[in-house]
Amino acid sequence: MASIAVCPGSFDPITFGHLDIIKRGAKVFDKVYVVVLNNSAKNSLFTVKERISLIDEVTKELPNVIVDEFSGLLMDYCKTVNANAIIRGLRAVSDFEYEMQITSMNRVLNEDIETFFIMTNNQYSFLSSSIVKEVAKYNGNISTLVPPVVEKALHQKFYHL
Ligand code: COD
Repeated sequence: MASIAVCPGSFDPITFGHLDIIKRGAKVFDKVYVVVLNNSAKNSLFTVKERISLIDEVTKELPNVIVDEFSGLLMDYCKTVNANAIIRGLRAVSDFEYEMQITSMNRVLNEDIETFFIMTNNQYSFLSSSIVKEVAKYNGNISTLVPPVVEKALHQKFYHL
């Protein structure tokens, strides 16, 4: 049986922290679906289409990574692609409580799909999309935090460059 994992998130926008767990997940699973939550209630800087296009660009060298979007319940999406695993990243103890809550809820919804946690690379342990947006907004240097295409997209959003 092929191992198929779903790596879900907001990815608003994708950072080197996200990319690191996607790359490491892609080494372990046969196929990894990186899926962007399409939730109109959430205030996002980038549209779902823009976020997907950025993820497509930065994962184009990874042949077993597929980029998609989903709305509704993650477990319902997992069923549509026959996934048997979910990949999540863990940065710090502060992530643990939230992750434990959603993992437990997901297990109630479908106990056949296992969640796997990948510890962040130390150099990205402080990194989040929110921090990147904050620094970019005030024109700070984000070149070590996001791929160049994302840096360019952020500059376009904030400064129309
Ligand atoms: N290093 C390592 N990992 C990282 C880093 C970093 N620097 N930054 C982020 N990550 C990881 C996160 O821990 C996460 O695993 C993943 O990357 C994506 O992160 P985000 O912040 O883009 O995505 P989230 O956490 O906002 O995604 C939340 C979901 C979309 C997964 C969640 O809301 C969801 O499943 N919604 C669907 C509704 C549902 O099914 N609900 C039932 C369960 S409660």
